[in-house]
Amino acid sequence: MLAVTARAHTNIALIKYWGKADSELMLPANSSVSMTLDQFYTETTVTFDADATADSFVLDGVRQDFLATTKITRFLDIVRALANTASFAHVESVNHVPTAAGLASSASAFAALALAASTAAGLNLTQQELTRLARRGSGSASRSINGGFVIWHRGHDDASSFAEPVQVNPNLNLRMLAVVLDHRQKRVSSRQGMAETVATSPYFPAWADAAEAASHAMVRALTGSDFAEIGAMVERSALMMHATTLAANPPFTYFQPETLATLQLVQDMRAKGLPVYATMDAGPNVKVLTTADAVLQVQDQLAAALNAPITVCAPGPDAQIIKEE
Ligand code: 2P0
Repeated sequence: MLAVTARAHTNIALIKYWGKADSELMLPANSSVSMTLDQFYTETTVTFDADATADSFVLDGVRQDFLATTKITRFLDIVRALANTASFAHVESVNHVPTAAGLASSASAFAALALAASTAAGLNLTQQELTRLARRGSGSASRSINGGFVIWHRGHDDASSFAEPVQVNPNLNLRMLAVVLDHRQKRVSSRQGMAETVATSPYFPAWADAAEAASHAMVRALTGSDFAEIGAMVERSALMMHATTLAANPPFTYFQPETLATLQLVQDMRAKGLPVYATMDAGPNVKVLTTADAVLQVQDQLAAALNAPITVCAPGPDAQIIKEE
């Protein structure tokens, strides 16, 4: 029995993924662009066991219940079909995404699982094939196979919906600060929130068209040296995504009062000359994009104004195998 351990880092979208075109194949309505973060990751060990009678799943040392294990089994079924095996597996995962970080861990979780499970099953997938496999577990996981900056092409079928690294001008020296305003579980999951938005928000078609165009514009902007152009696109993509939920029926929002207060703070810091832009995902927390030159000043000002833990992140590495035994 080969036990394979993989590590994958989380990512934050600069241009958001919000809405599926196909929920079975996990094809998104629009392409998206992200930055992989060096500070947060998941490590997952997979061992296929010909004698096991079911898959098992242990997360942070705790044996998981039927529901959580079923999500893993559905994903492993795809790996088993590719590898032509019927063996069940033991899956053990450790999240180095502090619960208090309030960041989604499904991206790093399914990216690590895709790499560990495919390797343990004897598959030798290319980096691009791995992004397609990870996508089946969670859309944003396709972007966590690669480090640095990544585009996930929406595609039109399983083969064409993959992620790949994009070139970034090294002089940009981007940094992302994760600001934790609230670490409680969100009320509406991303999956449910995007499904409701697609089904009921009249803003959705406009969002999908604008986000597709913005993804390609972002890839171009990342090769340049205009931080303000990139930052403005990042903040606008987040606000446009959140506008779609406000127009859903019934309407909903992930914002809390502290979210808007922090957004305002970031805009005020910018008005005083700091290179700083905000982004928000399917929760109340704010991530702040800045540059390496300004990051300490930004961190100090955020810490002085907010009673919230702040983690400074640089671009992180590719998903990798860290142990095989
Ligand atoms: C993103 N989010 O681009 C967007 C922005 C949240 C807001 O990808 O249903 O966990 O597993 O494909 O990837 C979170 O959604 O959803 C997400 P599924 P996922 O980062």
